[in-house]
Amino acid sequence: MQEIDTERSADQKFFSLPTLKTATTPYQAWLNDWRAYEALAAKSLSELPEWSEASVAHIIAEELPDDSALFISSSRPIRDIESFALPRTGVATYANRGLAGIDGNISTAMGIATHHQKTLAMIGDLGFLHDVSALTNIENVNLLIIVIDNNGGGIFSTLPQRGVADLRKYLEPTPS
Ligand SMILES: Cc1ncc(C[n+]2csc(CCOP(=O)(O)OP(=O)(O)O)c2C)c(N)n1
Repeated sequence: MQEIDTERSADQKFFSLPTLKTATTPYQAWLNDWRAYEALAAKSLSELPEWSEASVAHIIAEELPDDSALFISSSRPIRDIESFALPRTGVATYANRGLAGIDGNISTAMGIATHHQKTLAMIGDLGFLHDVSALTNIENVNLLIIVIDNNGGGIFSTLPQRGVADLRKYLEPTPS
């Protein structure tokens, strides 16, 4: 089984699925814990800084009208939605994933928008630039693109290599 621990901080690693002992689990205690943690999470979400990547994700997810579509790019936007959006229904959610997660994001969003009345795309700044030429193909669709400007490739400042000297040098355009 694949080992994934990007922060290299796990105390214990498991390489097979644990056996579920549902019959002996004290269900009510587990449920109480769940509710307590849910309340804690809700409190944190209600105290997000007014203007931040986290609050943008939270507000987008909350304010989207029912029957709209949401396209979310890699890598921070999808993580921000996962972390800071509250569960809801009524929105068709899409994302690309795989080896080339940041290419074709505008194109994907435009394709999705052809099948929905209203589509919002939340795209990282690098991902947006990567596919900016797609805007020349814009069709008559109702698509709002929100570009998250975190100095390009902000995800890399949250991964283990964030401490590497000159990291930003390789993310920023070379002056001509
Ligand atoms: C075509 C392609 N090239 C490179 C990558 C590696 N990659 C993953 S996330 C990322 C940075 C994305 O930057 P940005 O769009 O600014 O979003 P954020 O850093 O906020 O997640 C890169 C280059 C990829 N997934 N796909």
